[in-house]
Amino acid sequence: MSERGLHSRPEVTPERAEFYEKIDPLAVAPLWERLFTFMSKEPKMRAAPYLWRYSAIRPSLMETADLITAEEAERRVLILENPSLKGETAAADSLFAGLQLIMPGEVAGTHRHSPSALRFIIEGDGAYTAINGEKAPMKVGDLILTPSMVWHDHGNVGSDPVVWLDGLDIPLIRALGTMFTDLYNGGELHPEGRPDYDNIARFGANMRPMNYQAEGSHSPVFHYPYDVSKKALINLKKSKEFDPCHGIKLQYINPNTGEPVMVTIDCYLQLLPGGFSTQDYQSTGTWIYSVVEGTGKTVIGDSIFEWGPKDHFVVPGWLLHHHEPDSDDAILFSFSDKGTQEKLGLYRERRGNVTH
Ligand code: GTQ
Repeated sequence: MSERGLHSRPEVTPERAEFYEKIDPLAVAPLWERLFTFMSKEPKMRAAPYLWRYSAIRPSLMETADLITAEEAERRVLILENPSLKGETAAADSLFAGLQLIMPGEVAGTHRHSPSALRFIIEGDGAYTAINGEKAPMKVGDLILTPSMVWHDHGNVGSDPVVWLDGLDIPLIRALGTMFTDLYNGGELHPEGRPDYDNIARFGANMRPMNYQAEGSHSPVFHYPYDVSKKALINLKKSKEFDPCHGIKLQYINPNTGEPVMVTIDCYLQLLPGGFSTQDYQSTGTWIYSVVEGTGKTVIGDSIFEWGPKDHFVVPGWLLHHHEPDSDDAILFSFSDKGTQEKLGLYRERRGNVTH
């Protein structure tokens, strides 16, 4: 008697093989020949864990300044392309990451696109991102959002090269077939908008303008300065209440709703107290980390990744992982598709051996 087979392949008898060939021109195929290939008992991501060491990439990133202008490139970015997804313009199954360089005096012109994007500043001072013409001055460790279909450009009015991490939902938008892009007025620069820091004044002080009505589902704050976020973590450390799996991990939120900052990208800043090794954690979310301060290692499945400031690593979904900071505190930024999965009722996590 044959067995039920969600995860196993039924026998391919000569009679069946012949049948499969016969029906092929009809554009139909037997599901029982496929079920076991993708109906895995638990998630199996195509992306493997990976770490990009900043010191290894930085010289090449700086070389791009002589290779192509920001104008010609549109965005001068080295993609953090996961070797397990070679050629796919992706760091993980659902997320894109890249390092963008802008040189003193350069402008990366105004455009918009349906993918949502975040910028997390890695190196240099003097650049800005303008959202609808409102400039957000970029400081190392700041998080800046350019949500779906919002006009944005970048410029560098300082004297240093400036580098930031771009995080986008490109693989997801591609899979959904919802890609739209535009140049502002066919290639013009967006005119000056509201004054610098206007969005923080309106929405970033635990207050909002009276009778405010939300426009769109993303956060009305698009700039989360590092000094504010870091201070929260440092003050929280005094409580000595550390999550066994995450240390102290704060989510950046849309202050209007308490939801993740953007519909498809969820952002976090976390402090791992020196010497505090976290417990094993596993979630369906994919996590891309940018190390801000401190050194340590993260164990992901069978791989061990040692990290220091400005290194980036990806934890694909459903891989058991934990962090081991060295003796000093570490601060890690991360972004994830957790919020997307939660909206779809698909997010699951396992702490120790308890699944939620
Ligand atoms: O800065 O607008 O890394 O449109 C990829 C696509 C950055 C950007 C990326 C983009 C941008």
